[in-house]
Amino acid sequence: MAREEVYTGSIEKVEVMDAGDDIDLDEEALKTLYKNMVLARKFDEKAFALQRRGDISTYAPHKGQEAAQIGAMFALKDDDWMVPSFRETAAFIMRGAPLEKIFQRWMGDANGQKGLAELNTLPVAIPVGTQNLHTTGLGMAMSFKDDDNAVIGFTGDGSTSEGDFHEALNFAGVYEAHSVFFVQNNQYAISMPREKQTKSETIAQKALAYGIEGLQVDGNDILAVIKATREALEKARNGEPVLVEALTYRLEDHTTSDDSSRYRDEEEVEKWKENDPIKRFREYLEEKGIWSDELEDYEEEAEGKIDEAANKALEMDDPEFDELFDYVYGEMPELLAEEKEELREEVVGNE
Ligand SMILES: Cc1ncc(C[n+]2csc(CCOP(=O)(O)OP(=O)(O)O)c2C)c(N)n1
Repeated sequence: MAREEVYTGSIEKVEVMDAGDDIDLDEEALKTLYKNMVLARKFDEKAFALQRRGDISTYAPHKGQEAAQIGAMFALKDDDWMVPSFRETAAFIMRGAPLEKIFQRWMGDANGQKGLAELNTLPVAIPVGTQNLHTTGLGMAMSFKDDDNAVIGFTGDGSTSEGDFHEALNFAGVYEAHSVFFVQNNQYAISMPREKQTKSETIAQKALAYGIEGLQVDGNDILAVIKATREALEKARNGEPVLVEALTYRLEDHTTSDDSSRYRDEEEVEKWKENDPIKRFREYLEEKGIWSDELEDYEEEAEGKIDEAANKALEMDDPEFDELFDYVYGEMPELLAEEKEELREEVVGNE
């Protein structure tokens, strides 16, 4: 057997809408999914605008990845855990994080991350790939305690070239962690296209080396994402970690500091716009006769909600400059307490 077939032959690809299939969801659930996708898209647009006028210093858009994030979070139960990377705003919205808190975090105020523990959600990880170790750690704890929860951790295609990712998968396999590694393969790591990132034919096959299951899913098909993630979570609950590779596309720049027209063709972007997850889901709802004025009007309602939340965040007081020391440890070590005091004396003393 050719080398490629050994790997890709064992990788299943999950599709629902294109395959003419369905999953077991009632009308209310389908509407909730659509509304959350629209809300997340509106958040993205607003955050972009706020960055351009100087109220946010940098922002990582998720436009085009709404089905992947919202579908995955829909499959997660409230008492499961979620581990985000930095592009998971849509996932945070689906998790029920208050919109003004999410804006507050993007405005650089760590208070925006407060309250996440009640949502069984970890804070955002900016270093690429480090959060995979947290996904494994939480999953190992669940395995040791023999409980039936699971954890889903988000990560990007680029992060799968990092050592942390491989260490995380190795430990997850050995310790039968209750972990799902949800890779959003959005085709780029900043300007680095997926094909130049790795010689692997798929990201999913990287799981096989660690003795865990890897599968691909059409990440712009929200129903396929729910189906694949549900199955993966069920296995993880029983000590079988899974890697899900969601095939999607970042329709916007990497961050507001990037200009993607310098490294990808308009033609390619246009092709993926045709595959826009919101457009596809709307077409599905229309076909099923579920589309309604309520959904049509939701766009305006969502804009209102987003504007209100952004204004709330803008009106909040700025944090104290030395609060950043408070979030590193549960109990602050003496040395850090001294440094905090020193900084305060210096800043306040010089005022
Ligand atoms: C350890 C580390 N190296 C480099 C960076 C700079 N950096 C930020 S995002 C990024 C690319 C990440 O690509 P991917 O994992 O595909 O996620 P995406 O940004 O596409 O969501 C890089 C290199 C970083 N934040 N951390």
